[in-house]
Amino acid sequence: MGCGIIISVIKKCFIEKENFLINYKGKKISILGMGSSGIACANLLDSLGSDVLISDIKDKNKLKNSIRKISSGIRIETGGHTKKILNADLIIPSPGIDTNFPLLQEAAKRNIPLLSEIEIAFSLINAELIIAITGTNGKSTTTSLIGEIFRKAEKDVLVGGNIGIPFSDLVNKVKKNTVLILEISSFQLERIKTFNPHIGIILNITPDHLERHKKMDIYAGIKADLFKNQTSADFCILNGEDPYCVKIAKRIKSQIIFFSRKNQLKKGVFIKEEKIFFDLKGIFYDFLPLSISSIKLPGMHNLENILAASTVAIVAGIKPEIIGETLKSFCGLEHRLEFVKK
Ligand code: UMA
Repeated sequence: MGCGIIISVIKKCFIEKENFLINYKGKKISILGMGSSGIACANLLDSLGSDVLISDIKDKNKLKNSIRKISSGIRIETGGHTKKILNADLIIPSPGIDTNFPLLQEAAKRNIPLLSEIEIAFSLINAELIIAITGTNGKSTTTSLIGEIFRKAEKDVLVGGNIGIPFSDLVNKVKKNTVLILEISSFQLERIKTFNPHIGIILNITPDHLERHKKMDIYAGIKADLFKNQTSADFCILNGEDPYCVKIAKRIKSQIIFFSRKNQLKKGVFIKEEKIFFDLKGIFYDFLPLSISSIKLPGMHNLENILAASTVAIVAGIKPEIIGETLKSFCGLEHRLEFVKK
């Protein structure tokens, strides 16, 4: 049966966000970390008229290349973070910086908001569709694959986030018709406030970054924050075989779609007899015109990434033929020039 039926059943009603264009002009903002995201965010806020201080624990001579990329009006502090960073309306710690760091605790005591770079970038854009991908493994592959599918569908696509292109670097490129595809890490999710993708995905949750997040339940809770601002107009795509994802689903307000590599689902996307099926209320469709043996991306783990990416595309109304064509040609990340290796 055709996919048109599915698309008409899943009501596509992505809504425009409300907090578009927060005014940062004249605000004193401290940015911690002169990595790629700190510099991108500092330059962006400087261009908007903020009074920016960027601070890094490394010595000046180790930061020569980074300092070259920082706009001239920005104040710079190297060799450690001092109390100067507390003289701010807002602090943006780089994702790699733990909130338990004493000066950040002092900032919290003084009620200085601590926000992540993705929250700032999000507050400055209005895209047609925002897709955010998180999970312990497979984020970059899935993000790239979704990007390829939408590019093949001739959409105006931007891909970035944890994959290596800071979200702040994309802000000035986002247009009203842009499909923004963002890889998001738990570090970035720790300090969001309004960040809200129209479609959010958790691929899987297994032990990672526990030196920072301490317990699995805390780590899973941070991942689940991807959906905390979603409404019933949005979509939450989860791995039906992952116990943490199944637990998270119980407190989601948006429309949940599970995917599963091993089990036939009552509602969701799964593999059966070498084909990818989409089941809605007991009627299921092999919506892709291909058998999984013709998918180019190798490995069982990648099948889950493929199911997640296909679900996103179908929810967004991409034609099944285009998804099929992309899956037949997409070989993975090593062929993508813009990817910055971890
Ligand atoms: N620094 C301080 N104070 C500290 C600790 C670090 O000033 O207490 C400084 C370091 O000296 C350094 C800078 O902070 O100059 C590094 O900042 P960062 O580690 O946050 O790195 P960025 O270059 O801004 O890169 C970040 C992500 N890094 C991390 O989350 C650790 C990148 O993900 C991401 O691609 C980039 O933003 C753009 O969005 C990398 C990563 O490893 C690939 N991510 C982890 C993962 O995938 O598992 C989460």
